[in-house]
Formats: sequence, C-alpha cells, structure tokens
Amino acid sequence: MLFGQKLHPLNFEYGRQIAVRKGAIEVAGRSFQARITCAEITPHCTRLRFENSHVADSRNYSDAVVEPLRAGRAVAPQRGSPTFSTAACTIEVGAARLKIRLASGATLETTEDGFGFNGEKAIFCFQTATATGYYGFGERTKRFNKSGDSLDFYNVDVGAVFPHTFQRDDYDPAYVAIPLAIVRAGGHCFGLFMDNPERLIFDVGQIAPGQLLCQSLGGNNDLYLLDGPTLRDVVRHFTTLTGRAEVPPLWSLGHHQCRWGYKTAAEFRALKENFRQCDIPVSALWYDIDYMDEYRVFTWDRVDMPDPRKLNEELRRAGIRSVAIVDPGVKLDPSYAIYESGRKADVFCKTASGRDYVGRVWPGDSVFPDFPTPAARDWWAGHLATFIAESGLDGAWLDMNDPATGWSCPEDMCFEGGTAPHAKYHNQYGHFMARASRQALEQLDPHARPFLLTRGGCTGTQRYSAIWTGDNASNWEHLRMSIPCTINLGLSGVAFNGPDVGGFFGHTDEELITRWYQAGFLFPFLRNHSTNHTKEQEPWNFGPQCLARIRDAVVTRYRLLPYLANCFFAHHLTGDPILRPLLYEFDDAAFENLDDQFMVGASILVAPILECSAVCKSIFVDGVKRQQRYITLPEGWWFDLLAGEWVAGGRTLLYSACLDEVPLFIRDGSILPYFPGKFQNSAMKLTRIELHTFLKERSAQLDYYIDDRETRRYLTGEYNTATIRAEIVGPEVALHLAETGPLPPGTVKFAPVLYGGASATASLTQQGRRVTRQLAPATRRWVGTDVAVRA
Ligand code: MIG
Repeated sequence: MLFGQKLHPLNFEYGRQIAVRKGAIEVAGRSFQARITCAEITPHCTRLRFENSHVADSRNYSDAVVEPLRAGRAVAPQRGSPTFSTAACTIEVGAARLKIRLASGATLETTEDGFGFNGEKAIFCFQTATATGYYGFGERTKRFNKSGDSLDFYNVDVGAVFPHTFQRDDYDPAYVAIPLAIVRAGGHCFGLFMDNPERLIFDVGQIAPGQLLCQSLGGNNDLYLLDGPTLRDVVRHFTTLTGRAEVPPLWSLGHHQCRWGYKTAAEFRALKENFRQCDIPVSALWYDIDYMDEYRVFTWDRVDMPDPRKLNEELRRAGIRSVAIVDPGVKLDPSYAIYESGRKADVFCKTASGRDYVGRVWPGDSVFPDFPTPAARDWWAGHLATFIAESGLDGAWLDMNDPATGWSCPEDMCFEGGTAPHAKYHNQYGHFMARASRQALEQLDPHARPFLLTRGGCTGTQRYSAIWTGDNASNWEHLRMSIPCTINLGLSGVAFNGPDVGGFFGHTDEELITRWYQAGFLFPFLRNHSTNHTKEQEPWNFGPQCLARIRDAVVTRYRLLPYLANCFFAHHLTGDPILRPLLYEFDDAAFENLDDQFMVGASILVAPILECSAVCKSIFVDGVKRQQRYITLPEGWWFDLLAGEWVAGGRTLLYSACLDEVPLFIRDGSILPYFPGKFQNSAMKLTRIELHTFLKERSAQLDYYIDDRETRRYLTGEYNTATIRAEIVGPEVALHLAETGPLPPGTVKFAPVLYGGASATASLTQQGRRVTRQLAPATRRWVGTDVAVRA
C-alpha cells in the first residue's frame, strides 16, 4: 500500500452473529470469527482486545504499555448480555457494532457496520459527528487539530522517502508512530489508543465526514479507551498507561549546538571558543556522522579526532557536554571488529532466507542489530557503554532508526532471528534501539540521569529517550509547524522533544533564525542543527544584532531553567507536557484550533512572530518596524512582559513586536522560579532561586521540587517539595514557604521578586519564621526587554 492510500470500508465483512462465551464475546461473519475480551487497566482506562481468527500469530508484539499494566483485570461480559462494564466505561457489543459510554459522560458509538475484518486487516468506524477536535497522533506535520486529516502510522525516513517534501509542510507519515486519537466532542475529551505496532491508518473525517476510521493492516488490535473529561485527564491517563520521561539531566535542558559537517577536533575547539567569545551559553556540542572512521559505528576518525576523550574533557571543563550520533547500520566489513563481534554473536536482523539482512546506508552495505531481542540489546549496550566511557561522552544521538535502509527494501528485514515479519517491529525499531541504548547508560552508571535523543520512535519511547522531530527545513512554514508538532507529540506522551532550531535543510537567514530562537527558546528541547552545504547556522553567522537577539533568547532560557526543570519534574509525576496548547490549561472551544501561540507549563504564554516581515503586517512606531499578529488571551489578567503591565484577557488583541521582541504573557496567580546567579554553560548550581511573583487578583501556588539534580534518587522519593503560596494581604505580598520531604531543608535560598506593582513590601514565612522586606525597584531581563520589578 502506498502512502496516501487507505483501506476501503466496502472491502470488509461485518459480523452477523454474536455469542457470549467463556469470558469473551464472539462475533462472526462468513469469512471470519473474532473474539473480544475486556480488561480494566486502571479506573480511567479500559482495554478491549480483538482477536481475529485470520491472525495466525496472536502474540502481542507491542512494547507500548508499561509492564505493570500489561495484564489488567479481566472483565467478563455481564451475565448473559454482550456488555462489558468497568470503572471507566460500559461497552455494549453488537455483531458489528460498539456502543461505549465513558464514566465522565462522553459516549462513543460505531456506525451500524462499525467494525469488521478483511483477512488480517481490521477496520473500526466511529461516529464522531459532534467532534470538533482531534489531537495527539504522535509526530505530525500540519496543524494542531487534525479534524479532516488522515494519519498514517508507519515510520519513515522522511527526507529519503518523500524527496523534496521538506519544502512542504503537509507530508505524512513522519518518524514517530503513536496511534492515539484524543477526541473532543461536546466539550468532553476522551482518548482512543489502538495498540498494534503494525501499520495503521486513522482517517479523521477526510473520506467520511463525521467518522473516525481506524484501520489496521495486520495483527490483533488492543483498543484502549481513556476517559476525560478534559484534555489534561486524557493525557495523564495515557502517560500512566505508556509511561513518562524520567527527569533529564539539567544540562540537557540547556542550549545545544549541532551541525552535519563538523569533522575535526579543531572545529570543536573553535566552537567552544566562539561560544565563549560571543557570550552565548551552550550546554552541549554534538558530533554528527563525520567523526566516525568511514561511518563505522563506535569508531573515531583518528586523523581528524586523535583524542576524543581529551577533547571531551576539555569541553566539560568549560561546562560543555558532548553527544555523539550512533546509527544502527553496522558496516558489513569482515575486517571491522564490531561487525565481526555481532556476526559471531548472531545478533543482526535476518531475511526470510536466513541471511543477515543488508541495507545500504552511510557505511555502504550494512547490517542491523536485531534490537527486539535481548541478545542484540545486550550486544549493543556493551559496545555503546564502552564507546561512551572511552570517549568521555555524555549521551548518544540515535539516528536512522525509522529504520532507514537506503535503496534496500526495508520489508526484507525480519526480526527475532528471522522469525518475526518486518511489520511486527518496523514502527518499534527506533524504540528498541533506544531501549538498548538506555541499557548501556544504566550499565555505565545506574544512578546517573541518562540522556538519549532518537529520531524514530513509537508509543512509550519517552520512557527511554527524548525525540527530535527530524529533518525540517529553514523556512517559515516549518517554523510555524514546529509548534503543533511539538505540542501533539507532548500530548502523545513524548514531552521531551523539539525541532532543529533554524531549520535543517536549506539556508536560514537572520530574520528566520531570530524568530525561530524566539519561538523555541522555551521548547522542551532546544538544539540548533543544520545539514552540510548550507549556510553556517551557528548564532554568530548573521551579524552582531542577530547575535544579540539570539543571546537574549538563550540567556532567558537559562534564567528560566528552574522553571523548565520543574515542569519536567512535574511531568514525571503527572504526565503534563512542557509545551501545551491553550486548550490544556483553558478548557474552552475557543482554543480548539489555536496553535500559533502556546503555554509553557501552566504560567507562561508565548505568542511568537511566525511570519517573515516581507509578508507580515507591519507598523512603524518611533521609526522602528514592528510585526503584527493576533494574540488570544484567555479570561483573567495577564502580565504583558514587553509592555510591563497587566492586560485583561478574555479577548484577542492585535499586538506588535519588533525583531528584538517575542510577545510573552504571564498568567495572573503565577510564581516562576528564576535563576539570577552566575553560570558557565551547563555548569550551574540552583541554590539561589528568585520567586518571580505575578499577582493581580488571584493568589498563587508553586510546588518546587528539590533534589540533587544529578542522580535518579528522586525515583525512590529522595526529593523535597517546597510549596510556596503567595497572596496580596493588605499592603504587602505574603509568601509562605513550606519545604517537606526526606532531604535536609533549606539547601535552596529563595527571594521574592514582584512584578506589576503588586506591592513594595513582601513577607516570606519559612519554618514559622516571618521575614518582612522592603523591596527596591530593579529590573529583570526577559527576551527583548528589561522588566521593572521590585526585588
Ligand atoms: O541521511 O547524520 O536526521 O539530523 O544530521 C542523513 C546526518 C542522516 C539524518 C538526521 C540528521 C543528521 C543526518 N542524518
């Protein structure tokens, strides 16, 4: 089946007989029999399992669901009736029909001929005439709301499979398949997750308006129903089911610099020096494929890179970490030790003919680790661990694992020693590579926070790795599209993700890169990356003014790292993504399509300029050109950081910003942890934190998580929570701080900083002691502006 094609519902047979038997409901047509079972997974999540008689191999190949939730509690049909009932929902099953009522009140029904089979293939047609929003779906181009769209779940190396599509912003699929549909109908959200690692297609009202068609090309289907009623509820339940990212190392939340083409140690030393001279913080430098000896994985070109360990130690002393790319393709070369060790251990993917599968990638003819098997993972983890340790690296970058096989047909690649067909693991190849790589890092140091970045992935990959959104292009459409893409990935469980800032393919320019940094400076992952043979894209290549603007954005990110790190900590606890659509925070139909502005955490609204000044409406104020855009502010008060004043929400404003500025608004009732101190790149001690307090009418509360910032001990409860409450009491702003948890309290010193003329006096009550302070006028730097505060 080609891309853009799907299964026609009229080619399926729909059941005509139904029976309740042995804890299951059985439906049958002339051509098939199917067994439907139900399990309660959590109070908010129910699984319906469809086993079709045509699927000879009924094993579940998916690694999506976290281990402890795989079994669930079996739920038998209600006595004599074809109905399942769980805490989350009631499901009436017909021979070809489903009627689902969720506990929160939403209902979901299929059409009359609502589910059926065609050999191994299955189709589900849900009636969603009242639905107004569809979200999630993993990694996608185009807009936030997928209503009217069609989504293919089959990981591809976009640039190779769709040449030139990087010039467009509507290709599909991409590199990460997560078959989650979050549906918003009548103001209620619920989630449908079709757990089947094979290729799936969801048609969201494109071929049949008012219907959601879920199609699978093979294998059995586990349909998970996730209750709402809000978008937040669904995402929390989905990340309970499929896992969350652990808290990343602080350095990985900083600014990253990468480029395909960096080759020599001298270039890396020059980069370090340039960042220092330009005074732009950079937390990590990245080695793309040219560091290798003829693209042999786990090697260095010893001419260009004579002593990588020494180089990495040098970088580290300057606060700069290092990450190297590793591709799954192992050069087929009997004189290459890694190849030989893999061949001897017999850990490469095989074809149906029993030979090691050969693809054609950077090293030429290459073989591929059979990552779904523990033996291949162990083999890979051993080599990767040795490579990282010997090279003094801080993390690994996993590319080409969609899997990309060049001109060699990927479907010939089978798994588990050639016994599992390609389709069972295609979408999971990157995921299992990430799992194996994660094993390597844990092997090196089980207590350290690992960092991995992968291109290919599927449901649950966030448990092992961050994801970047692949090969985009240096144009305004791709900048625009990066917002909904990162948001929908976050709603699909992958909170830690981001695009190549500045764009990968093509030449960026001064204005585009400025706006991209301004839009992206608070994205969960911030890395400048570009392909070879394009205009050099490091921040200093666009003149001194542009450099100053980029510096402003990047430094503001570092000031806000406590806020970002706290969002990541909260994500680990709750599943809430870092980058959020407004709909996540404000459950209102008005925000169903809004995707050119977003929330970072619950407090910061970013509304970047996303159009080139040549086409964007502009005005001149005091001789300065300012770009205009509309900004929608939800009900309540917002602190406009550029204007330095409170503005009323519940309306859409026509706003303008010059090239120095990005429109930023802080929600009334916010406390933002801000780092005022000195730092050198990633070297930063978060021991002194300012509490930037924004109060107009509401009071505020912040749960600030404190741990050692380095290890994974927080996983066993070794962290404190500083709960800070702030309110206006008469003439002063009163802050109350209570630190609880097993660690010694008081390792972080807090100081209030007030915005918006709230008061000149602040009191901070801590361990029962109240200290009242007169605050003096001061300023704090945000992108494009010094904001007047009291501190
Ligand atoms: O065939 O390693 O998406 O980020 O720079 C291209 C070279 C292989 C694709 C990745 C890109 C990376 C490039 N890689």
